[in-house]
Amino acid sequence: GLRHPDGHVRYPDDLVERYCEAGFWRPETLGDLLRTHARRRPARPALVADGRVTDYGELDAAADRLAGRLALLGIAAGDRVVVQLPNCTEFVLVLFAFFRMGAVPVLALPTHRKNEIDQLCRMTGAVGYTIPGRGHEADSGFDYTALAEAVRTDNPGLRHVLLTRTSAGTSGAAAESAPDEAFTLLDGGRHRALPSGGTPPAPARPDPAAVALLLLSGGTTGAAKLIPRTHRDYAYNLRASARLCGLDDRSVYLAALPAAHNFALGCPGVLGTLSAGGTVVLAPDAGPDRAFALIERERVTVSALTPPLLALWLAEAEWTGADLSSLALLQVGGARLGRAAAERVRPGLGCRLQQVFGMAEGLLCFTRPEDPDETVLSTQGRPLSAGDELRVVDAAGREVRPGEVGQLLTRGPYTVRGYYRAPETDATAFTADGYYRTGDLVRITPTGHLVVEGRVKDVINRGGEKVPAAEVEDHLLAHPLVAQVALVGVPDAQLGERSCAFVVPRAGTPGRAELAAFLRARGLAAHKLPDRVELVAALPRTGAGKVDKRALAAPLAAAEPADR
Ligand code: J2J
Repeated sequence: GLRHPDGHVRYPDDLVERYCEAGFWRPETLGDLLRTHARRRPARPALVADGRVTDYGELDAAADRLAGRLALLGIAAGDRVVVQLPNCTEFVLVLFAFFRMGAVPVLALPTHRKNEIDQLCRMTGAVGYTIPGRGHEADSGFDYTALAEAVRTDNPGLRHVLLTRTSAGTSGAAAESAPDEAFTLLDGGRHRALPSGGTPPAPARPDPAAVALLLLSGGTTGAAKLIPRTHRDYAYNLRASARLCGLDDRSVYLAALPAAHNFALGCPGVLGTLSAGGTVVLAPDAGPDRAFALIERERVTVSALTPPLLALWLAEAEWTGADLSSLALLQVGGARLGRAAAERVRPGLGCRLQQVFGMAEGLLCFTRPEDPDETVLSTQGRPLSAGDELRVVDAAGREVRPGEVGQLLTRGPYTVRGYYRAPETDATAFTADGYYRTGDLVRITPTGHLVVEGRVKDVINRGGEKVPAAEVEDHLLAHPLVAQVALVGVPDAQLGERSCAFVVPRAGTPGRAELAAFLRARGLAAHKLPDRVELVAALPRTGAGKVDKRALAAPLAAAEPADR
């Protein structure tokens, strides 16, 4: 059948042949990425986190040892394991261990809470869950252990909870311990070491065509969707991105955005930098204080940000005494970048700007080093690969005339053909000939560059963080005082967009604080809580009877003009 037993939708034979012949796909796995550099230059620094350097040789060997111990624990090829870790050494280590075992990491963001983690466990039948231990170097203060206990209670299939080793009070010892000692097991409220006795079964190298990892989609419908990325398609994604950005073994990439997100993970991000033999510096948050100190100390050459974080960096750069002169390239993407902010990148930070329009489903567009300044300032780039196929269509699915605005459809050598185990969603999210309906409205300039003009999907883009409106609405409808509700994006100077819930009350006057507390108690991540609540007598409807979100947003949009 078209759907592989591991849950991904296969590429048709003719395209497989084309992608292999063109050299996009190679018989490589993500676990292979480290090997070459580890053999050739084992003493080169691979990771820098919390002042601790892990070299290629160490990372490579530790990933193998950790894979062995996880296998002894009973984790096998094909098993799914939810990984929820901040940017830290252990995150990269455990990913490579899973890649080599053929186990499939499900990448949650550190901001996800019970509602999201439960969904991931249910959708994937996960056997394990990996969280930061208390007192970890990147401790955010949130109690992940309590979250894991609650998740385990509701997901009996979750056999193993892995914690990063706690370094509080014993930071010296933890820093010196072998990287594969980086995890402990949470077992009935107690911590236990990973099994180490006996010889672990030698892991069979995974099939390059098999699923390597599951990424979370921003989503358009109520249910979250997972994106199955195979070894060979993601390896191509990394390699081509690294090459386009000119990465090599002298590159130093600062992971400021969450490394669990596609942008910072593989575009080229953490994995692309490692595939090029460079050094990855892991920052537990993207704030300019920490980032600038790391840029100066580690001589960072490249990083990636969303537009709201760029604004923070630009503001801080006017005051900072930090030496940012090593920084050569700054990628900005995830949400629309305003012209004014784009113009300030070179004078303010002393580096080149690259606009990135990407999606975890696949397609990546980048501006190029050789593009004229005007193109870099005013477009979201052009597709990464010669194998990317793009169509811009109207509401009826007909291709628009060149230069006109329409919905972007795409397929190609690193764009998925379907979501993970979601045939009903696939029926509308993909065309019959395998194009992904991005939900983004774009136009293509005469030079082939894309300009993002809006979207048709019901998602609020909160400065790069995606809020699926229907999911939040479903939760709000469970509140006793809410009769009807529509979550709408309204323009915002800092985030580009914020969420506003228009509520028709059943009784009383449900306010923002009360509704936010209600959603938080239901386990929703903070970025999904409405920024604002407006009580209304009725929701405007379109002719077809659907809520007219445009009419709702219009008066609020007029109050805050967007930066174009
Ligand atoms: C406007 N909207 C954008 C941009 C993404 C690199 C960069 C971003 C993502 C990402 C990513 C945009 N201008 N420059 O995975 O590898 C919106 C679009 C898109 C959606 C995808 C990467 N860049 N967007 O943001 O899967 O609406 O990926 O469809 O989180 O973000 O969201 P996501």
